[in-house]
Amino acid sequence: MALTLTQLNAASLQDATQWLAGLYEHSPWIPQAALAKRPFTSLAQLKSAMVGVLNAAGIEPQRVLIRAHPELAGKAMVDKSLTAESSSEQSKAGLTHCTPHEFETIQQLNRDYNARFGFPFILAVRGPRGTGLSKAEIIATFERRVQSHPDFERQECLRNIHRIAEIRLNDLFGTSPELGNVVWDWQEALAQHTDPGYAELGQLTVTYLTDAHRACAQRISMDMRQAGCDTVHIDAVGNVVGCYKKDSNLRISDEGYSPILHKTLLTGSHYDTVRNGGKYDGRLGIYVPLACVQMLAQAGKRLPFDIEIVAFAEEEGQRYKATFLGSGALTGHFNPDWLDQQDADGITMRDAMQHAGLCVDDIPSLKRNADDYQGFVEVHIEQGPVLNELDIPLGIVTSINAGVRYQCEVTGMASHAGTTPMDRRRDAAAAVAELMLFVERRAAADGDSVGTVGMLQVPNGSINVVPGRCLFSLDLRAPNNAQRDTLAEDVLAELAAICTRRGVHQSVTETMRASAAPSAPVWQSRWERAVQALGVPLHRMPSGAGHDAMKLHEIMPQAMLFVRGLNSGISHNPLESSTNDDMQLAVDAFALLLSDLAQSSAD
Ligand code: HGY
Ligand code: MN
Ligand code: MN
Repeated sequence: MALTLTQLNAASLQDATQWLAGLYEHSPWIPQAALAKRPFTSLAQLKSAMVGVLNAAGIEPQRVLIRAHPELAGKAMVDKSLTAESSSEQSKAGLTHCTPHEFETIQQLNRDYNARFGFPFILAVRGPRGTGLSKAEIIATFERRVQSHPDFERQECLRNIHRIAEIRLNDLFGTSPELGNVVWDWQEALAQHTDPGYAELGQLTVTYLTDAHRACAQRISMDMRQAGCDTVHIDAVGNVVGCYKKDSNLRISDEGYSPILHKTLLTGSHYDTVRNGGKYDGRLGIYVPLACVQMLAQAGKRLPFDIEIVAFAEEEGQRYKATFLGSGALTGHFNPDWLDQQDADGITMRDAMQHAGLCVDDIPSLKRNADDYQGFVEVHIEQGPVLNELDIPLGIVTSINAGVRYQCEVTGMASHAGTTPMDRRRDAAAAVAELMLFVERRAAADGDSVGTVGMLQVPNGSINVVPGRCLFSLDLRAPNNAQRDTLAEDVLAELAAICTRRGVHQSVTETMRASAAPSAPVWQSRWERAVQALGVPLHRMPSGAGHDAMKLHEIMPQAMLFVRGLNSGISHNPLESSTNDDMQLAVDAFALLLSDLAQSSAD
């Protein structure tokens, strides 16, 4: 019989502890201490209380808890002394049916891991979707984490223990993150489409207007229609636009105009990816609002405003140097010069658009009239370690950092690697290497700036030739425009000084400049009210990553909600991951923001 929060809040401490005793392996003291914070208004609040108890317990009790866990496919499984929960979890993951090679591999990993860390490897084998990792995924994670730093592994084991407890809690309360599963599965299906050359490697790369990109547009269109959007279309730059109309019986006020809160709510994010990227960057911000539309449509409910979800076609600027192309088309910032840009295969953007059946002439008409909108909200994975390390599922974005990007080239003199004395070289790559170390030092000196040389190439280089040319990129970011600009000035001045000293030449082309985008206070507080109503701790934070919201920021108020990433929140990497439960919380927060808006429009 499933437990309810009402029962848990009303029960004696002894009964309540007994009911929750199986959440943390052999450690009822954790839920027992958390129960002191009753009454709980949500499972999220109970989970957060148990996280707090364990974090406050200190390192030694944490180590004891970790050691209270069985090894994977270990002795306890073999001699059948696992707890009921662990036995079910390990068998669902297929660990009770390993091949001899798999079994031996895991035993060796258990020995290595124990020898290195002094406690067993802990992994929530039911995984981020809750349905179970494959043995191959388990072994790959084991092999990756056995290389980690001891401190990181203790924390990572605790995070996995909290995830195990979360899944056990869902089972105990008979709840399941239904819409979190829907969002998770939508993204999984979308990730099947990837550019040629990457598909064979099992990597996700979807760059602007490739066949995979257009297949994504079709799939997103289908998802939007099936979820209940009244209109869905692909616009002239490849954005997929779905609209869930407002209540058509809505009374317009006597003055005949719609108060601000009856204007359209704009939301969405991008569906292109970086090369070998993750499944959730951008896409989560398309599918979380779509799950809310699905919920409204299935309930036959309409709000007093339209919800317009845009799946932006191009944010990452991978195939062409045209970052925020999709959202820029909506703000009137599509740069026609981009059309003549060529990709690595010499295909112009114009040709790619025509091949995709897009009508270039219609692009100017995509510009939105900001007066037609209440504002823009975007849900996005954090793409960083903060929420993961704080064990907090959602974050409130206070501002998006300013950024500037350059494509650069240093030219020196190619010469014989064997006969050119070290003091007679004009080595283009050595000059760039010197600059890279300056960028690292200079950005670190600010404390909250970042500087990256993400692309570095000696075109047609040879092992025995001193590099005559070196191409590289610069990505410089800071919390505000002034700090960004000072950083950029210093880096470019150092580049010039290095080139003068080394007798080489440089050329620098700015390819992107985005201003810092502080969240609109009224919208940030809407996210805050939603997160607090869920019983999730409130954590405000800046965004180090750029997002479409910073483009919409130029014409309307905006605010973002972050969702925790697993694996230290890594992103722009196939290890990018997020759980069905966290996605459910994001859907719940979005739904609360919608009802908050609907309520205030009725006031
Ligand atoms: O680079 C960024 O910040 C974003 O992921 N495009
Ligand atoms: Mn990205
Ligand atoms: Mn993104």
